[in-house]
Amino acid sequence: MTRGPIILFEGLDRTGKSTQTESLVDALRRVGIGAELFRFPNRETGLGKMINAYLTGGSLNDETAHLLFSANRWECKDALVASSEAGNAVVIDRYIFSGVAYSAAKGLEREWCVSPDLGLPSPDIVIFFKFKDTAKATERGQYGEERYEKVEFQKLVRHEFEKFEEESSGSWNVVYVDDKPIAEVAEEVWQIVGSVCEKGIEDEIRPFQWEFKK
Ligand code: NYM
Ligand code: MG
Repeated sequence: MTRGPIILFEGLDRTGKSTQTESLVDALRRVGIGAELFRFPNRETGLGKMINAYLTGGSLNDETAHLLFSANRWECKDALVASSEAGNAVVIDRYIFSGVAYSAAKGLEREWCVSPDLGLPSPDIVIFFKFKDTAKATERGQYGEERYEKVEFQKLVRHEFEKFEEESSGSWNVVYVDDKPIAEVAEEVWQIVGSVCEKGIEDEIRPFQWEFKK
């Protein structure tokens, strides 16, 4: 059975993930390829509302917040699997790596952080949006008021994402977004995912696992 690919976009706040994931889904549908967008956190569910309250000023200890973000992915698992198996390209805006990167940046252990997410549907393709020039992040960083949207904290998160990038041994697709027009980034994304979305994937969905380098 051919299924749709699971395509994950990761990166810091303000790198354009939401714009690009939405535009990719539109572009796929325009050429007649079924596509569905999943965003994490999904703020619509009961747990998502708790997460939203936390991000906008509520207080929880770090471990509890972490487990809520993970549970928010698990509660969407069946829908995500069903969508891929129905043949849709499943486009995800943040997922497991955001979960670990933001919590590890607060000082939680990476191995502990990843454990509740082990076994979730694994992405087939990971696209990592980043700035080549770190100063750009600061320039662009007209951050909002939410928790984590601070330059100093974003640097720590970037470092955590880069550990994953390195451990992926070249399997992550890095897209530099510094000063690039939206259409140019969209074109780079299309080069990475276009043909896979047309052909689909033969292999079954793999349960997520990760090998850390010490
Ligand atoms: N975030 C997101 C986490 O801390 N853990 C997670 O597991 C996920 C999925 O939520 N600053 C953080 C990163 C963001 C914040 O996400 C809200 P967005 O994409 O800005 O709505
Ligand atoms: Mg944000």
